[in-house]
Amino acid sequence: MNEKPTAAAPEGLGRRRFLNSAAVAGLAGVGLAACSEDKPAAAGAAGTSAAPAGASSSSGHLKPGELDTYYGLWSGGHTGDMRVLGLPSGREITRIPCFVPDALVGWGITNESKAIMGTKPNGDLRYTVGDTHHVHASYKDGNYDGRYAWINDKINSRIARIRLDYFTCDKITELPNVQGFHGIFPDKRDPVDPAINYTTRVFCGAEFHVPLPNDGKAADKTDAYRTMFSCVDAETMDVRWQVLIDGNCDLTATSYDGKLAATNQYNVEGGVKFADMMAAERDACLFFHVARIEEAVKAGKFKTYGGSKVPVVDGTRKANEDPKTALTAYISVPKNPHGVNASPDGKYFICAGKLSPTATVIELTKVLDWFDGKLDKVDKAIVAEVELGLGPLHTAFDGRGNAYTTLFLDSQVVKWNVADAIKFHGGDKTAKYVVDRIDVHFQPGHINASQSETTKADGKYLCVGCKFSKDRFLPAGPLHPENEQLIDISGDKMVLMADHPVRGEPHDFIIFKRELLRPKMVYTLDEFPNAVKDPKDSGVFRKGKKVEVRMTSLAPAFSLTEFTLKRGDEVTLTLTNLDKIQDLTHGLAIPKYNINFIVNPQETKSVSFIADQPGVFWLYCTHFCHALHLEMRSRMIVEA
Ligand code: K7E
Ligand code: CUA
Ligand code: CA
Repeated sequence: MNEKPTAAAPEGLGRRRFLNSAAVAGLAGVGLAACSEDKPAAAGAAGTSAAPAGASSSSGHLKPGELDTYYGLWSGGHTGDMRVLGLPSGREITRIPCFVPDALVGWGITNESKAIMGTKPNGDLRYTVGDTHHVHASYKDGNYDGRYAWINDKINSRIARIRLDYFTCDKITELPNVQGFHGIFPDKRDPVDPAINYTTRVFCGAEFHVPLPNDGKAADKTDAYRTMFSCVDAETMDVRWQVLIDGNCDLTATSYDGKLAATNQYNVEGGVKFADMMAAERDACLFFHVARIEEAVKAGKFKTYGGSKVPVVDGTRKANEDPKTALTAYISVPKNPHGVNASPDGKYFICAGKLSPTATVIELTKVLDWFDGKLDKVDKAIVAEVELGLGPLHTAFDGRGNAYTTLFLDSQVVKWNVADAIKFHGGDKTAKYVVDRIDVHFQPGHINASQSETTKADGKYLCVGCKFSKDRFLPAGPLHPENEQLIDISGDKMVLMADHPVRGEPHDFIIFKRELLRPKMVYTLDEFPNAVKDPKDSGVFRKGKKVEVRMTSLAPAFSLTEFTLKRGDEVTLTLTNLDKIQDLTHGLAIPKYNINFIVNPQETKSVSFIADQPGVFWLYCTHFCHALHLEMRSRMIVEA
């Protein structure tokens, strides 16, 4: 166990040791290792807890027919979707398509979904790839209110809204002027109007800095590259405003009083090459004074960029040196930090150090004091900067004053007490802030606890998104699943409950009590202006080349057993599912026409296509609905 591992001689080493040493060697190779491979002394004392052998009672296993007590909303990474899990079982219940097409439901195939996703003038989808990282839900009074969730697409800088009644995406907005939209967080109330105690804004941090305008003319002027922090209206999904900043944005957090939003920055250097981004010993956590920014926008103190009409205020360092008028505050934190998380007591934001073995605790009242001219240096808002271990990335909370931070390089989760960390930082070296450590498998990124970033953090379950699963699951080829591990945090010691393989490549997730959602199981016909409300209204309606085919489904039959088109017809086919009972979904596929979609009970969808292939085509129901499901067909005849 004590041999010195090297990247060149992995034989005989545990995989975890090898991964660690390789990763550290990788950092050291560019001369940037922030600390030695040994664990920090302050953190080493508490030892490592292990899962009790055969602890099946706390495995999260549910008996057949039992329901989970928590929902989890997971990002799907570069599958581009959102996933819904049940916890503690870890069962995946559904995937919600948003940014990329989905063959199960016909997302990106129906006219309705294409209108949400966005099309080119020729009707093709504008984008068919996405990279979702962060999921957050709307708040009321500091807890989730079950209205919406939002998710980012890093590739094309889009934000999608998911309705949490139907678990479907209803709007997507592309952010102007930016690239690499990464961090996302809704506000938790209005900064000025106390009556508005719910989410009305969503903040979006863009990671990559680009020339403005990005027209290919000034690519070599890297000093002038900039990025922006964006505010999206929670209801309209319009971009309300943007803030031009120095450095970059990574993750995003918001305060419980609605006054502050923040993003951690790993590239204050403005580097365009790998090593340049790690040149400085400290980067920043950048705070935004939301009310002042909105005042500045109202007062017309903004510019616009490119073709966008979105007001952009100046949040750069130079323009914001006077605290009394500042819109932004840059707080210095070490080094290439990752993750900024708001503690459920509303008092602190915590930045994990990534290349520094530390977490930085920032007290929010002190940040506000600086904006009010009552604190001479904004860096004095830092109340703790304590060592945790190697590669700290993200932090979750149990509502009992403890924080749980992933240590990517150590392949551990460290549980630490925030108040004791503040005491330790304040000079009380007897304060033992590290409470517990647990090995995870392996190299964890995101972490979240049940109800973690709400006022109702309940300290029951902790989920850890492990980026490498190595030998934890049956081998299934070179692409490994990720390992989402569930940990019981109800006691003093963390207890590992279960491993769950998940298809790549989730990043962040939230976990909340199931009673916070009231999902609907059946649509209402009136929600769809194009609904075919009666089978008698079915038929082929022709206006020259434009042809409307209107039909209904009622198990086990479509309302049209056959219909005839002419070659070259521009067809819109509308299907309403008149079945009213829950779980009675039908599908409709058209061979050779690349069409397949589903209609849920009382739902209407439409597809448009050119009838360019003559012949007989059997439309059939793709979703098993009835004993006579296979007989559920309709004959489409396209005359030559
Ligand atoms: Cu949330 Cu993975 Cu995009 Cu950290 S990032 S791990
Ligand atoms: Cu309708 Cu299968
Ligand atoms: Ca840096």
